Amino acid sequence: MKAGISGLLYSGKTTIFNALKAKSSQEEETQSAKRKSQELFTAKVKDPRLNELDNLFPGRKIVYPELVFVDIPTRQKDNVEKPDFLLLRDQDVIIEVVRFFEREDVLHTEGSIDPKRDIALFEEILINEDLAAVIERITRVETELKKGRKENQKEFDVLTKCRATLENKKPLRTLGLSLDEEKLIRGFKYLSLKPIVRVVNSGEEKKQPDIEKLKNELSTQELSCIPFYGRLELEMEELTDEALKADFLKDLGVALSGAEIFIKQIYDNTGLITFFTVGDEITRGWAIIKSTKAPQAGGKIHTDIERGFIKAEIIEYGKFIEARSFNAAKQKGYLRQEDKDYVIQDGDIVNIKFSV
Ligand SMILES: Nc1nc2c(ncn2[C@@H]2O[C@H](COP(=O)(O)OP(=O)(O)OP(=O)(O)O)[C@@H](O)[C@H]2O)c(=O)[nH]1
Ligand SMILES: [Mg+2]
Repeated sequence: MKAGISGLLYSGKTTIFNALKAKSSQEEETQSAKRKSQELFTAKVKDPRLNELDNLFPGRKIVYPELVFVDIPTRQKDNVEKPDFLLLRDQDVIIEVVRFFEREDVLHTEGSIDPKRDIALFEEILINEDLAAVIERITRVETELKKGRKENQKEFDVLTKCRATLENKKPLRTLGLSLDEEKLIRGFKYLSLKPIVRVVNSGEEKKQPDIEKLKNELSTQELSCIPFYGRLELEMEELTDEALKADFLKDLGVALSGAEIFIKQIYDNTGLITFFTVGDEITRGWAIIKSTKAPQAGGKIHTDIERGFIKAEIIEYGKFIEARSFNAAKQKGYLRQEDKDYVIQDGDIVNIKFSV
């Protein structure tokens, strides 16, 4: 699951990326990322349910669900700031970094600190980019329809809805597309359709009351945000003396959340959930977006599983822990057979039957 760290120019994206990376004990860089010279690292999401499963099946390897954080640069050209759209399209969820630190020597293109305005500005950037892409696609599909290619009608209808939404300056994620509709346009990776979470990158001069005030302001527009002291978190990571660190933060009057809680908040705010697989050798958690159906969830494990999906055997996490084994769970009637339309629930223990 890829989480792109994006936002306006100099909002502190790279700072937050580095703070998270420094805290991640198990960082790895994939070969493909190196080739593309992307800045990314993999964070393990320490879900305590995996430790519980480890107690039931000791001796197996535990693999935590993973979030791949990608640092997405924003560049200014002809007075317009633009994130690297190509890279951003490739992300499953967007972490938008919003500047909430005062610093004279760091430029703000709008000239002042105003998170509410900046969130609207970034939304507008995503919407405009999507609108251009949608219009381009509509032109193509129209040509096909004129040639008598009726199979394009459904896509055309969905795109028309999308265009109207974007022209009304609303992001596509507000449109509530059905899964079938979403599938028709999935390939275009529209930006404003992706789950988004706003991280308010707070400077050390911002204290709890400032953050509460901001949260209240944003909530009037039904916006939520996660506060994070990007630079402070990064600096504290470089201090090894825990007592000194605690004293320093106490004097400053600031409490840090730390990477683990932060990652959990990102999970909760972007609608990510975890399902589990229990194999002979590996017990593993997998991150997926809420409302993912069984075959697509299987596709996270292997594309063959999605392609050759037959059925999914599901046991709820709580029931599995109560039963303490597959056999006991079966005997108690906890094991359910589900078909391709089943929506995976958080904590499901999943075993997919497939054939290719
Ligand atoms: N005081 C303070 N400075 C910060 C904070 N976060 C970032 N900065 C500073 O702001 C500047 C820009 O931060 P970056 O993390 O490079 O910002 P960015 O969003 O990655 O910038 P681009 O990728 O160029 O758009 C750097 O000098 C940071 O040290 C913060 O929380 N407090
Ligand atoms: Mg940067």
